[in-house]
Amino acid sequence: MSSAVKSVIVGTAGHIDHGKSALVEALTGTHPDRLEEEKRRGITIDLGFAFLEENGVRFGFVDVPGHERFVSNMLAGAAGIDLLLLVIAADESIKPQTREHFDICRLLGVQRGVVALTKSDLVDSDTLELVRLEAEEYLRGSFLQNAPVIPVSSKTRAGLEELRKALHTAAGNATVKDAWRYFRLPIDRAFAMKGFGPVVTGTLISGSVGPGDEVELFPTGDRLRVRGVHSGGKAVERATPGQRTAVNLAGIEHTALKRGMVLAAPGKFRKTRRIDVRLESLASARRIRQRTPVHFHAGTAETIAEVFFHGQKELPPAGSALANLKLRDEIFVLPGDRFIVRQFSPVVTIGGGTVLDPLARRPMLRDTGRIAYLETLEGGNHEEILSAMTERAILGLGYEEIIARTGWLDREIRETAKKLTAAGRVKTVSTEPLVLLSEKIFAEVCKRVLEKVEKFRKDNPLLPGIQREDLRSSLGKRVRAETFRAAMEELVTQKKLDASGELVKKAGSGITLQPEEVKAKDQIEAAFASAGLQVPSVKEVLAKLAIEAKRAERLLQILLRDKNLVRVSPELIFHRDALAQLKTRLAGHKESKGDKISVPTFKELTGITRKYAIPLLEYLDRERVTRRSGDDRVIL
Ligand SMILES: Nc1nc2c(ncn2[C@@H]2O[C@H](COP(=O)(O)OP(=O)(O)OP(=O)(O)O)[C@@H](O)[C@H]2O)c(=O)[nH]1
Ligand SMILES: [Mg+2]
Repeated sequence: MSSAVKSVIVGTAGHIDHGKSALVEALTGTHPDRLEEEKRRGITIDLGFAFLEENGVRFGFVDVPGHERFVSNMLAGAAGIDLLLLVIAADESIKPQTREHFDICRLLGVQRGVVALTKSDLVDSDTLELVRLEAEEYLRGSFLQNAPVIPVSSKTRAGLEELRKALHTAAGNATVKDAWRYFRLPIDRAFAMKGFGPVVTGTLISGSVGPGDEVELFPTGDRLRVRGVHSGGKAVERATPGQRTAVNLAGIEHTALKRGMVLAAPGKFRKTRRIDVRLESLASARRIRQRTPVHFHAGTAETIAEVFFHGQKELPPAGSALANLKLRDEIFVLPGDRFIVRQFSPVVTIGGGTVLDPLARRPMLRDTGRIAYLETLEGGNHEEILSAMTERAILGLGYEEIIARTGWLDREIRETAKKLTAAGRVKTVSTEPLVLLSEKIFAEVCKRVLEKVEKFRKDNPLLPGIQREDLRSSLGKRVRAETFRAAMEELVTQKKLDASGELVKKAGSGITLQPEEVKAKDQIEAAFASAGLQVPSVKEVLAKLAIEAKRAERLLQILLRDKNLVRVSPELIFHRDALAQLKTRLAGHKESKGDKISVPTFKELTGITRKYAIPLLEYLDRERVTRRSGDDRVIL
């Protein structure tokens, strides 16, 4: 740990009127209630914030309402907390929202905290001891089992010093959120500030943000520019995780921004309406049945979800299940994100859990591997997870999809892919961009390529091979370009295919001609060879053969491809020997008569008509044997 200040978010929790806001004020000097209605009614309605920086720790306090009607506001604040400040009034002890708030923090995975027995000035020492015992009893077996339980009074300030020390100790042990991961800020407030424009606030849960950054707004997908960032009440160059953060944005109206949206690193992530999760139910919950609608809360977002259990029909109290949640609204979550579910009516917290697959599919009965897959996502290491993910991606798994599905950094992705490739579990079909395919699917593609090449050869015995593009499209859309290229490379390396240029054929395979075809081919060649420059028409030659036109045409193609015959113009074909002789003759002419030659002289020299002479000369120009110069040619 560097000497830099450590940022820690402290969240209050506890029943209404137990003194949460008063305690925050006693600790920080700031009363967190900010709404007119809150002041009038003397209760907290929405989240309040306060700061305290001392002894190398920057505490950001998130004060929540205790009223049962405002639990959804409480949830938006509880999502990013590092330390729980559980408030229990000494004169009332544990009450319903003490339990509900504590359940929520447990389900959200909060790891540490401190218990304050508030209003200690209102009770005698026996009562105080009794409440302490009740609290300890209640917290047994939970993450607060060994947490300090400190009687305090915001009125007399008794115990505040001890509480402050306990908060420092807990802060020292708190794990710092990931500054090096992708930027994510769930928005809990949005407003306009005179002269600045739209501002959103939230607890920075990952990455960092500073002026000039481009960010993406979820779920809308808007790309926005950060004009300024405030943290702990002052402008900062970069806000880091564990800080209450205010971001001044450009390019949007503040009315388009609201709680539940998320600011994140641009171009990395996808919104979703279906997630696969580990769902846990509270002991106090009713049995949750298949397709039950519930209130769903993740980060600061809130929507409605329909629960579908994988591999079981219902979830008993204090149970655990793998489930698919179909969400009414689009949200942005990543694996490992916690969420809370609340019953429809009466609205009480019934459970929560962890996101496993943020981009889940609709559950399908025939998808029998789903449960094992989710268990791997839940408990596997990077290699196991990426390998399982690749196996389920029939088309191959691209770099961008890996990020959207995991939130992993470039280094993590590449290292994991490398290990899996080396172990032969995954085929890297392309490194830039990275595309992975399971070894099994890759082997299948290679096999299909060989089969297609073989079939083409059977169907087209006279063609030297299949065009690369035709081969690719014959495999269908399910084989992406990168996969096809890698398969070709692999098969050529294994000497199973020849793929020079655009033609692909079985390695070492030539064209096998039938006896009558061999004869016909020879006849075609002989017809042109014997004609010299007085060539016959192609039609004439082919018509004389004993085989049908289509096959004859292919034989001609073979002769042209092998360059025994040369096509000089669409209608004119010469034998290569005739052309070679012509070139020799021109060279002789140049030697004896100089390098100029006129069209009449050329006709005389070759004995051919003007009809043939002109295309032939143009061919020689293209071949750079001659060059046109006015009406004449220069022999080069
Ligand atoms: N005597 C005494 N009164 C206190 C103490 N702490 C809070 N109070 C009083 O208790 C009442 C409720 O305090 P708040 O801090 O608003 O309680 P809260 O937990 O924030 O309430 P909600 O936010 O509405 O859930 C107020 O009238 C406070 O003045 C204390 O330590 N001693
Ligand atoms: Mg309050």
